[in-house]
Amino acid sequence: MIPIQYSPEVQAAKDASKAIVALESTIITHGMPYPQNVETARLVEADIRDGGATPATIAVLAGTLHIGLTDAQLDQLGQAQDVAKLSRADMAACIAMGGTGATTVAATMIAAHLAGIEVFATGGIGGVHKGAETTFDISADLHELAQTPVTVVAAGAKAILDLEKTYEVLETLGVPVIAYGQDSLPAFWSATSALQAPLRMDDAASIGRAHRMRAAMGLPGGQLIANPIPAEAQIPAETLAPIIAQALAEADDQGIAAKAVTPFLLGRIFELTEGASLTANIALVRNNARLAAQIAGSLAS
Ligand code: PSU
Ligand code: MN
Repeated sequence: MIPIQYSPEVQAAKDASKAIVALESTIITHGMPYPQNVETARLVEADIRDGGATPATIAVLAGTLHIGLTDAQLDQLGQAQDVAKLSRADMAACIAMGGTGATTVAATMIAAHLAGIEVFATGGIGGVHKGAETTFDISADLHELAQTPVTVVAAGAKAILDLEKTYEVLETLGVPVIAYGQDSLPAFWSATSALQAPLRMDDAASIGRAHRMRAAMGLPGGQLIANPIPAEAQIPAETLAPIIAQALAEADDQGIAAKAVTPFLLGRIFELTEGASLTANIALVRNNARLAAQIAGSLAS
């Protein structure tokens, strides 16, 4: 038996077969500083409600898998120290041991699927890190997309990653990567990149139909919807390139490895851009939430 608890709001949406959008919690605990993390989580939930769907923020709290958090739980999680960052490898162990942990993209997909939720919004997925040819640091998010049937709306992979290698791996794993409304792949804080998107769709209903078609064909796994940050909120890639390079060099000097890499890089880029990276991150997550609500709506109708 999985100790799983639905918030009253999510339970009501489930009972009425209404559209639900899953949200992760690692972005709250490891991706943004307090209090902007909690403020953003609330704004994102409100964006989903405005879009006619119900938000379900997912986390493990004291050994229970929560699908939907109350406002108090959200605030507590946003301030908590030493929260585990859970992925496929350690989520079950955390629940079994009565622990508390935030869910990454991989863990949130697993939980969403258990809860019957088909659409999930986040900022950016994990991927192949620069230098992966020596570190082997490739996010479990990629393999999760290959096996768990959840459509994930993100602003592409995070620009701290090796984007070419990340999209090569997704292609190898058979994950559809669909750019929303443009031909090139977005690059998280920047709306476009030099990389051509393998697929493009311009409306939520098409994304919903493609999700259903994969299931009908017995194809495992989800879809990555690469939704560009609104142009007015983006940071040009040329501005960010030296900052990302500096953060990467510092991570290397300080021996930052494994799960600590992504939080370290996001934190340093926040400092080096004097908060501009966080402002853009908030804008892109909200934009992803709005599209995810539309996709969930089209799947529910
Ligand atoms: N999107 C954001 N900020 C984040 C993340 C996503 O805007 O911090 C988190 C997600 O939980 C994602 C994780 O799964 O970063 C990737 O971590 P890693 O590279 O260690 O797999
Ligand atoms: Mn990693």
